[in-house]
Amino acid sequence: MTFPKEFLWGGATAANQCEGAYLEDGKGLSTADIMTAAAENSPRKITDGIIDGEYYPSHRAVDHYHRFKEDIALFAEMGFKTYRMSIAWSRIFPNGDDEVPNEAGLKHYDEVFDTCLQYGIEPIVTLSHFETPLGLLKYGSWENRKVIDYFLRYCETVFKRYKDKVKYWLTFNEINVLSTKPWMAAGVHSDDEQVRMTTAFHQLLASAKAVQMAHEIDQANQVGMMYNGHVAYPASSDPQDIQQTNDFMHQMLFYADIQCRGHYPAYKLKEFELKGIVLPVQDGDLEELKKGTVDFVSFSYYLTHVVGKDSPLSFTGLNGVKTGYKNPHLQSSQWGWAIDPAGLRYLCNVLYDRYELPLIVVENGLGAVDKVEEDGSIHDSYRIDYVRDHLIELKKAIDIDGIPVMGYTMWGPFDIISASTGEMKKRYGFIYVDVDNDGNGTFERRKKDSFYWYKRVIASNGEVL
Ligand code: BGP
Repeated sequence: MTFPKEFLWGGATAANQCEGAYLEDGKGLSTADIMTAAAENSPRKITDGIIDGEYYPSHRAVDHYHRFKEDIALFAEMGFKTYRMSIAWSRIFPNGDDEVPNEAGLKHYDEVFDTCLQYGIEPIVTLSHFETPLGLLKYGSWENRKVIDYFLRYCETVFKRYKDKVKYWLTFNEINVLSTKPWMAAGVHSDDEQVRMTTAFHQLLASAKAVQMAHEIDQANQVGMMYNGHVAYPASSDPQDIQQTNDFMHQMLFYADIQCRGHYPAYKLKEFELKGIVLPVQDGDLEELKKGTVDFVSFSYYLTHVVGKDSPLSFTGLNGVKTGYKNPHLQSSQWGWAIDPAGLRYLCNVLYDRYELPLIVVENGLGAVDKVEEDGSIHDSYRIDYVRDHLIELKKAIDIDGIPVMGYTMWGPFDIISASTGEMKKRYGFIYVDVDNDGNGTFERRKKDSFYWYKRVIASNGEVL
């Protein structure tokens, strides 16, 4: 038996990509609510407020806010052991800096967790998944140290409220996205390295304080960091290509280094010194980072990159990283993401060698266009192949490399809005949702072939893939 008996099989979502109800029950606007859907192959537009006539995918999304009971019942039917989801901070503190939390928002998540627990589904909760209350922009969002206190007020509120319901927490979704898409990660627009690193410092400090707070409020709490699983291969055996690859991995991994080891790595401090970047460190901050290391490492994994000296690397493109190379050994998804199951095992090794903490894959999957047949069925064998091939490699990480892996939550168990494009047609789900790119549809849920396949996988605890 490869997967441990208590392996956490499940799926993962983010509030702004599925809930909708963007102003309901007292919710305030978040940074995600002012992003339009992208035009073909271009990034999403960030508007400065609500503009009539534009389409904002998060506003209705796939209506999970009203349909969570139906969705969770479908998870239970697949045999889910866990549901990774995020709390929309602006449901709890509508403006971010409110003195008192919004009871209706708190009550909503009580109901969501109760529904999960009723089916024996363990919630894994991301505190901040690509959205910050819009009200905090007046302070400069995460660039301002003040926001740490507002975040901790929110953390304290939810840690206390859900003490008996939630024990797995993730602080910031894909914290390293701060280097590639700072708006999504932190509500900050700047390309300026000093601004980004100040912002990163504030989130890292907030994460460290949140970890300690979670442990103080309940010793049973386990808190993880969340890494956007970028992996890079050198374009050739040329030592310069190898060096560039190492540099790239440093840029991506330094956040995890701090969250797992409790201090800034030497390579980063040297880089700051050479570039003249100064961190806004106050007395006691470095001790906080040390005391607030995480209990486990969670990560998303979709694709790998090729890096080398002949083509510049830029932090643009739909997944936030663009290199001029294409891996000749790999096929790509319809969105150009290189499909690389073996890279998942490789990444597990990189992370475990570095941190020696339990791992959990909290996002993985294939974004693809699905076709609904006349009889309503959806034959998504391509998605089954993708997930199966990745699980085969995950098994090797456990069986051959001896890595402790706590669980696997595929991305978007029901179709949700794409984070990078805001589109609906980029679907990951095992459950189809009848909505199109413009938000039209019945919102009805349908089981795809992958639904039945995953159900068998979970029932056999991953023995039958
Ligand atoms: C990750 C994010 C998710 C998610 C996923 C798939 O980076 O944490 O929020 O959306 O990527 O990306 P996309 O939706 O752009 O296909």
